[in-house]
Amino acid sequence: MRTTLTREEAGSYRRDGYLVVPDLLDPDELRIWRQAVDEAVAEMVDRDPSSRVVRHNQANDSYYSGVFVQCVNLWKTHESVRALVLDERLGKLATEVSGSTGVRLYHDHALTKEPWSNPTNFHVDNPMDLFHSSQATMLWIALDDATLQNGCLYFLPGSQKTCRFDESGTLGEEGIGRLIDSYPEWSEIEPQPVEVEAGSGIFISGLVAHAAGPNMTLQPRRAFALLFMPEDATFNGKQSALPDEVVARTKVGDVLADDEHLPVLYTRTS
Ligand SMILES: O=C(O)CCC(=O)C(=O)O
Ligand SMILES: [Fe+2]
Repeated sequence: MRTTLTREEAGSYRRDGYLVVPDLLDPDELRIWRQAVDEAVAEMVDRDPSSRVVRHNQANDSYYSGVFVQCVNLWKTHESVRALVLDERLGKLATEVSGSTGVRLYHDHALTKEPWSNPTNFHVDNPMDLFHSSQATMLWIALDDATLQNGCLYFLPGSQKTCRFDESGTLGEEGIGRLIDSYPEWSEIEPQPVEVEAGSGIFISGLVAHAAGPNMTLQPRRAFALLFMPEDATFNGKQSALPDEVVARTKVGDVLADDEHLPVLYTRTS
């Protein structure tokens, strides 16, 4: 596993709002991640088919349900995924790239674009989350090659610099570019497709606009993502990916320090 980033890579993340880490996983690690995630997804869908779509409250939107199969918090339901996700080395990379003093795992999710999946509309992640921070980051790991044909990601480089916390766009039937209505200045930014090989990772700022194409192949495009929050993040009142009882005992403005549901993955020591 790649465990360090160069100064140039960190600078490129700050400039563009995303960073490709080629060969994050070596071939043996990739095999282990694929097996663990496949098993965990199959188990979760088997237990509760509605567990596939839980984010953004768009479960009843038929367009959205055709974007990808999404399973959240597999680290809580599958031992092997838990061991892979709760890895200090991933936390250290996320800390370095985001410029925070340390990170907690906010949640994980598997994202499988089945054949004929709809595009993932342009959106930004962090405005939807239960904390707001320019240090929010996600590590999106390609479990299959992500190509122009099967739904690789696209970015609006630099959009994180002018993103606001009040507007995220939606993944529903409003259309792939609806987000641009809220950020007219982004209509000048050329969307950048990012094809990556399986085993590569992409760090994605919680404030950078991103999307993905449809899957026009007969094989699934599998990805697994870890979302990180800075260790000093505070609750903004939104409900998302945390059990109701945790939300009920947390006040707006509280530091989100629930070690059971939001485990610390890394803290800088100097
Ligand atoms: O994998 C995709 O199609 C998009 C993933 C994404 O936008 C996310 O996980 O926030
Ligand atoms: Fe996203």
